[in-house]
Amino acid sequence: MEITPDPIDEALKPTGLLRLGSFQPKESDGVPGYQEKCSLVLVGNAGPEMWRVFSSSSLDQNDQNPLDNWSRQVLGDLSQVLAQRLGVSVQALFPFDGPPYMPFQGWALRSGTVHPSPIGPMIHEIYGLWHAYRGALLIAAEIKGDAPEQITSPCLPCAEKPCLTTCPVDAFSQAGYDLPACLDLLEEHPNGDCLSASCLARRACPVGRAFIYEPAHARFHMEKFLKSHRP
Ligand code: B12
Repeated sequence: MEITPDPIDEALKPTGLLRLGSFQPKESDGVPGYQEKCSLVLVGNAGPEMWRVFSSSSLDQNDQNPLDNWSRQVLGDLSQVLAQRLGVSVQALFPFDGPPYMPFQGWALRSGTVHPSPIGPMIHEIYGLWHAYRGALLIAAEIKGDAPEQITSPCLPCAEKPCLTTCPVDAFSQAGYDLPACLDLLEEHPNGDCLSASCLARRACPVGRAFIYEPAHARFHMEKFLKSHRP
């Protein structure tokens, strides 16, 4: 069966979430519940809409993982609604279920919408480093007209690569990402720029600057990130 992306976009609209890409998985993509001729749709946030819907929701914001709980509820409900509307099975998968975690970044690369950045997160031509995945929908149908144009990485023409030189503790090097150094800095400066306005290295990237998270959204992620490693 073939479907268009329109009913998916329409169902996502009230959640503030976006369809960030899709592809037809092969068995080797490690998609749980894989079957032939199905599509995996990556769903996530870019821009302020998801944060606005989430932060005005009635879920307990003091819970350990309120955004994960919200994503599970919203995408769980949405997959039931879509399954009914489309008449095919729809299953929601989540990036935070694990370990072992599902390879969301590998899936994002397969969708052809992003490229690896020098500092870890995938980079999007428009949203830059300011997008993340809140889930994926495994739909038992092929999606028509969803192939993205072939784009080269926005990091290729970037000669300066300020993302690699801006971190105050040089957390990004050939050796990879120095998580302890990053966490030490966040812990030592609870009112510092990285904690209150998000990672300085990410903010140094010239791509997608209009999509830099709003202060409340940025702080929420950075505090959760710190707390999950240094409770
Ligand atoms: C564990 C984890 C971490 C750990 C370890 C990260 C690591 N790189 O191992 C820590 C705590 C350090 C971390 C930190 C952050 N993380 Co994190 N993390 C995860 C998590 C939960 C699991 C990663 C994992 O182990 N996956 C399993 C492996 C097997 O799958 P995979 O990652 O897709 O691996 C494939 C790809 O990486 C691919 N690949 C990678 N590079 C390249 C390059 C080429 C050329 C090719 C072909 C393939 C390729 O090959 C792998 C095999 O398929 C994911 C969510 C998820 N489920 O993916 C988020 C995730 C990767 N994190 C994310 C984010 C945003 C962050 C932070 C920015 C959080 C913050 N501080 O605000 C930092 C940034 C750290 C950094 N600079 O890298 C986002 C990235 C979004 C994006 N735009 O890409 C994710 C996807 C979560 C989400 N909900 O969207 N994270």
